[in-house]
Amino acid sequence: MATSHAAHLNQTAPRLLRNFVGGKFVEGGKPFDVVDPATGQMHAIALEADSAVVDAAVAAAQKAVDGDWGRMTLTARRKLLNAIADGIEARFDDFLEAEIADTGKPHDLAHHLDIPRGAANFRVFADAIANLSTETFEMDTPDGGKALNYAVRKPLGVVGIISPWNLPLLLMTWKAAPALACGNAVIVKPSEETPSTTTLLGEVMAQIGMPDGAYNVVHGFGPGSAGELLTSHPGIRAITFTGETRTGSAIMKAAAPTVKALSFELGGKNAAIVFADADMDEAVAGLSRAVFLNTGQVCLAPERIYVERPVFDRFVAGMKMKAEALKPGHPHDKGVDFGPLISDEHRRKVLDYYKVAVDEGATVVTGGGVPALSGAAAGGFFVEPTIWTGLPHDARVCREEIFGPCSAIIPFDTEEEAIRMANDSEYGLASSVWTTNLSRAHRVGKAMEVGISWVNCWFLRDLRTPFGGAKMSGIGREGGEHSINFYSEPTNICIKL
Ligand code: NAD
Ligand code: 6OD
Repeated sequence: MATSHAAHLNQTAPRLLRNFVGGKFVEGGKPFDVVDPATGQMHAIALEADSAVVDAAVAAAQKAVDGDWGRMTLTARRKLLNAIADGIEARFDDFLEAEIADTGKPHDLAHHLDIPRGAANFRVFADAIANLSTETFEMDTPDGGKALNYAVRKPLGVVGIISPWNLPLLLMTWKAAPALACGNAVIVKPSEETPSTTTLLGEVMAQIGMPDGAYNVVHGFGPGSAGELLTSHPGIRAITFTGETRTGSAIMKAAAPTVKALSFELGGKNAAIVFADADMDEAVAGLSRAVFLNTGQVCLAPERIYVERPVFDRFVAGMKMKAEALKPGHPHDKGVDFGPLISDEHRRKVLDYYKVAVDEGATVVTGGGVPALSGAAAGGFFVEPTIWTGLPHDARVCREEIFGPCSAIIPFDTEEEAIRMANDSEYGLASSVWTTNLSRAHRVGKAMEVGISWVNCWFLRDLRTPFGGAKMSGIGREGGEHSINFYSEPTNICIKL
């Protein structure tokens, strides 16, 4: 039977989201509203951590590193990581409800992507930490003897995790899991827009017997709030951050005086290239998913698509058809596969860009406005999926990250021209090239100035591979051993034999 949103409306008191410090939820802090973007209604209240709470979290985390957590064997630590994954799966529906309430994303998307990846991140890094070696070098010594060098991995200590709102549980656990696998204690500051699943994970940590202080949560905002308190705190050794490029710059500045290690996954203005020899049905299916998944709020989404001229019209027609088949609405309503933007403020930003595109001479192939919805979703922050043609490659909407469900489609005539336009960006996160020519696939895939170059696919993830951005899209790589290398540091032991 169809599920109606009426059954899911918040008829009870809003959930209270407290800070989680030293294994316990703590009272206190200035309350702020958490809004369900699908309805525009407040559904939870979070308590903003002040400097006393952040100090307490840092002290609890350091105590964990120096105590039970830090002394734990690798076998026991791995067991706990797998228990966290089991704990997420055991409370799958609670995580699902919480993620949907915070983001408004369609039920099926959160069900298939966000929550399973939250659990998978812990399993993957429980394995990764067990299967990586460190370096060993035997050397000759000046006196004709030998010495043996070998490296041992050690945790960094207390790690601050600052995460965004678009894939809240997925992106937070993508960093928390390897950090914990390496034996660090973490303090997470989730986005103020989406604090629910990070809080719920605190309950799981307590339930599975995670040592107190290994996982802490502090709620709040960026500047002058919990975010800045973490990035400038002398007790924190590293900050791992996902979010906007300009926020990354601010964090770098705040972290400089205490010389913290930094890992940054930042913004993008990703390009896709479709060659005339591509399987056109696959390209349209793959790239319409890429542009519109999560209402375009995926850092990897292609907001520029370069299409070889002979197939341009066919590709544009296919994208238009896919966009117009999307069904916006309340996440729990049957058939809904297109959610709202995260906030009214973000909707205003995206709608401004929709206007800029028209001012810059775009032909609006489809979309460009706000869909007319009824019922609870009428108060949600929806926009229409939008496709433009007729824009010059250097238009503002082709250069600035919009982070909405929109893309400009631009024709090209030669491979060189396509590569040049794709790489002509200050960002360098991801790309997606579509061709059936194997040599071209490798040649163009390699020519992309990005951290993640997909060919005939998009957002296909093997969690052991390096993930991150070139240019202004990030610093460092995470994934598999890259994560382990960031969240630990080697001590080289040199023994004269
Ligand atoms: P944001 O930078 O506004 O916020 C991210 C987090 O940083 C939030 O928790 C916020 O409270 C905190 N923050 C903000 N200012 C801060 C400061 N001065 N000091 C400390 N913390 C601060 O980003 P967002 O709007 O939440 O997310 C969207 C952005 O994230 C987009 O640019 C998108 O491309 C990017 N993103 C990148 C990746 C990636 O893997 N490269 C993944 C997801 C999102
Ligand atoms: O899949 C991942 O590990 C990852 N970090 C995805 C990022 C998506 C950006 O919105």
